[in-house]
Amino acid sequence: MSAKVGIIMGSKSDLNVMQDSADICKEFGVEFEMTVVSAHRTPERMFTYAQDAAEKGLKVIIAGAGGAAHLPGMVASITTLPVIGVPVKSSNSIDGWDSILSILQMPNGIPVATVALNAAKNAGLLAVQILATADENLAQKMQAYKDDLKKKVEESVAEMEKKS
Ligand code: C2R
Repeated sequence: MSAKVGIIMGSKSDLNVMQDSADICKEFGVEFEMTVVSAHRTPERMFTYAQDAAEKGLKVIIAGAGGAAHLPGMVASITTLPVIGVPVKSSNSIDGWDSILSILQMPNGIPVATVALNAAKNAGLLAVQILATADENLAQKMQAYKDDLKKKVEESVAEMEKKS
């Protein structure tokens, strides 16, 4: 099976955050690949990765980067695949706002679906939901995941109300 989700990040130092996207793919049994691609430091590699992504079978790309985070937007400018951007609060970030705004504030025409700061888990879930639009089995797994979230809240409500 070829990878359906491409998880890329600007630096190896983003891995502690971006691993959450990979863990969600594993949990849902979705094939993924994960690597480092930087628009700033490896522009040719970034271009080739984005240009080849659809042809090699990827359906969605998750791109995480910190600081002046141009990777998600630049990849989105090259591929027709949906790109989910993960702002990373890295060592060179000013509170993460630099990364959030540089991923979020894309010009009309080149969207990047931006999740919350360090929210690689939600990026993984969004990627699975995109794939689930064409995969009934995956859609059912997503429904079960949501049912489980609801059950956990209901249990915590029951627990809290019992104590109060
Ligand atoms: P180092 O820890 O390697 O110095 O990287 C990375 O995503 C990382 O969060 C610090 C931060 O620089 C970011 N970086 C980008 C890009 N390439 C690397 N934002 C890019 O192309 O957008």
